[in-house]
Amino acid sequence: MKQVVFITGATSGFGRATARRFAQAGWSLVLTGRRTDRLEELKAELSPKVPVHIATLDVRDAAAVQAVVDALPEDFRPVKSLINNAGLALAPQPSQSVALDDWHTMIDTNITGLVNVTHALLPLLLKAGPGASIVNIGSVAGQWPYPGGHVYGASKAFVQQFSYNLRCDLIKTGVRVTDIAPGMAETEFSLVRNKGDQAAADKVYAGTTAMSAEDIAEQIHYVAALPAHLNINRLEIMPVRQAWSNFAVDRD
Ligand code: NDP
Ligand code: 8X3
Repeated sequence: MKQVVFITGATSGFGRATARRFAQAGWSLVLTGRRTDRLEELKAELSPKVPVHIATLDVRDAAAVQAVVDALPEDFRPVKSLINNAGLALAPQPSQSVALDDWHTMIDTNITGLVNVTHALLPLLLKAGPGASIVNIGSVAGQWPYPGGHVYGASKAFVQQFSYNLRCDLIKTGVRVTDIAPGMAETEFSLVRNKGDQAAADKVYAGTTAMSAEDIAEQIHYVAALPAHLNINRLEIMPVRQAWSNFAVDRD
């Protein structure tokens, strides 16, 4: 039987590239996201190669997440890998000028959404047993603070610690858990963070060499395809032209 991967946020960026990478490796795909037209396009592209099931889903809605999992067709129920990728940053401004709604949206998506999907998929992953995997997409922002990172970075710190704690609970089950923490990658991420301002998004990547969605998809597939006795706990990856900076000091 084909291996099944369940991907959140498959309509863009890392999620879409990951769908293509797993299709190349012959996995059956469950593709989710809020934009149905994009899911349909991706299904049309990939279903000549592998079985594809799509479901329009907002991960913030726990009941909807459970309903999508409950309604998985029989062939797509043996989920072996969950890619918890759906997420976003909003408001690159300093905390003191951010709307509370933006903080809530990041918490609801990056934390509550990821937890909703993990809880709903765990029974199927446990059934799949050794070799199954949960690949959570964190961020360098979960480890390294920077101005304007506020709730986004904090939400990704949650992803890291949740991943580690899950590992502890799942140790006897053979289900692996990984926190992948990418640095700068050119996707729709900055367009979303800047609320549709294309010029501001382009500025983020101007004059440097960011990672691509395909770079991260390659890492996600690598982690999920490792031999069943191996677990990558955290995989932090940056483009070579990105690194840390010095401490900020306020001077008179
Ligand atoms: P994109 O904006 O290109 O993709 C984000 C995806 O998340 C889209 O498919 C979007 O689908 C989905 N999504 C957002 N909100 C929801 C929701 N409420 N319910 C379901 N799906 C949702 O960005 P990336 O591919 O770059 O981001 C993917 C992940 O990688 C995110 O978790 C992000 O935080 C993380 N990341 C990104 C980095 C980067 O530099 N690009 C670096 C480090 C981490 P739709 O709108 O159709 O629902
Ligand atoms: C996104 C990467 O560098 O914008 O998680 O925080 S960064």
